[in-house]
Amino acid sequence: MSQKIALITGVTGQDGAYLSEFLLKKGYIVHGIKRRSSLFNTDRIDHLYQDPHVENQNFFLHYGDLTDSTNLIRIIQEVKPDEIYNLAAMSHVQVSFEMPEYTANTDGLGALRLLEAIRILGMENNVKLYQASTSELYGKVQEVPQTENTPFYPRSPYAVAKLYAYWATVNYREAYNMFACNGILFNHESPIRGETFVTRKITRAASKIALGLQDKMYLGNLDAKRDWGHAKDYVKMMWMILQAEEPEDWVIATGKTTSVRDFVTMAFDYLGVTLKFEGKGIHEKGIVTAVSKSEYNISLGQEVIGIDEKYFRPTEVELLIGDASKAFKKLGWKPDHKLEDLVYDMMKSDLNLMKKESYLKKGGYTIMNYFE
Ligand code: NDP
Ligand code: GDR
Repeated sequence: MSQKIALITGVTGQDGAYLSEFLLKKGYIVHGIKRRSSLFNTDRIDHLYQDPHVENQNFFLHYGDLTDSTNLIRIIQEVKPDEIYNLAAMSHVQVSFEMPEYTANTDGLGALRLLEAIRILGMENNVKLYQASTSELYGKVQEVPQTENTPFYPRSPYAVAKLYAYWATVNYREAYNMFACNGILFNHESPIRGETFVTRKITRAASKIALGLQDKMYLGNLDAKRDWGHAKDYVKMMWMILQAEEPEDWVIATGKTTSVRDFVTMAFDYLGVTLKFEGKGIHEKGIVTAVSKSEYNISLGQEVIGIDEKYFRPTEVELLIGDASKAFKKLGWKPDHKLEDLVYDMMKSDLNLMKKESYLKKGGYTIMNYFE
């Protein structure tokens, strides 16, 4: 049987990197679309890079952008993928309030451009498409837990754009008989999660605080609750969705929800540090009440968490908790990781990273001032 070919948009992102690894292990030839940037943006996939001069390559990168339909058409025409995973997006909810038009263009119209590219090339019946939909579609709470049948109520330009992409995917499936599916994925994190999403921000800052590289971190809404899973489990599900008998839409979630405050507490637990939260709203503080590991630079009474209003969103999504029973029953999917495993993986990795930073700093190697 010939090797299957996958095309991944957003290959340089968290999910793109894990999905590439997963598909390569399954024997796929993987093509990824990366954006041109003035600095290298391929950190997460550098270990998969292959010298283009060697034979039998199975991992290829193409320059491209979801805002450029001619580029998408050309790449699809060249690559002739069996499966396309549309993971590219301006994926930060808070940033979408600052860049609503760009977000709509990439996350909403970008999905349409891909669907149209497939149609223009006459490939409707020989390519399967996965659209990275999101639990942000549920927005303002209508019912919990959220299922494939829960009504949507988007609360950000990001979610509004993703709503357009969701329905475009459904519409192309119904209108042109395409194997096009939405994975409605709840939050999933990992050691390579983008640094400005709350989990990674917390694990990085907690590690820095432990090593004395920083005293305190500032967060926004500590009451927000998310259904956090591990990205490794979720990319497997993206693939399973495209192997299903029929094209459908699927909720992928753990079924458990945790507040940002509890996530912070778990991250500090890893360091042997107990926190107490006191005060309300913007006056809330996280204070150290017990320290059981002497190797870290954290002291009793230290105020490690503060609130900064700039992280509050104009409209917030307060509670997400998904019901993935359809995927459990029909596809046999179950996550392998619990939240405790996720916090452990992220803390271990960030503590290591920050230790390296600390050694370099102590050795005088970090400050490269090109302008002196
Ligand atoms: P990341 O932010 O880590 O990655 C996004 C990727 O999209 C990056 O490769 C980025 O490139 C690329 N990208 C951004 N804008 C464009 C553009 N205009 N054209 C082409 N590529 C672009 O996101 P995740 O990996 O976490 O998420 C993957 C997808 O799943 C996204 O669509 C996200 O919205 C969605 N999603 C994510 C969830 C999560 O919890 N992680 C949950 C539900 C949905 P660059 O590296 O150059 O910035
Ligand atoms: P989210 O993820 O908006 O759910 O979108 P994020 O980690 O940014 O926020 C989660 C919750 O934490 C609250 N919060 C903070 N968030 C950030 N980023 N920084 C802070 O300092 C902070 N303090 C509190 C937020 O208000 C929010 O309630 C992610 C993205 O990956 C989307 O692309 C994806 O679609 C959804 O998950 C599912």
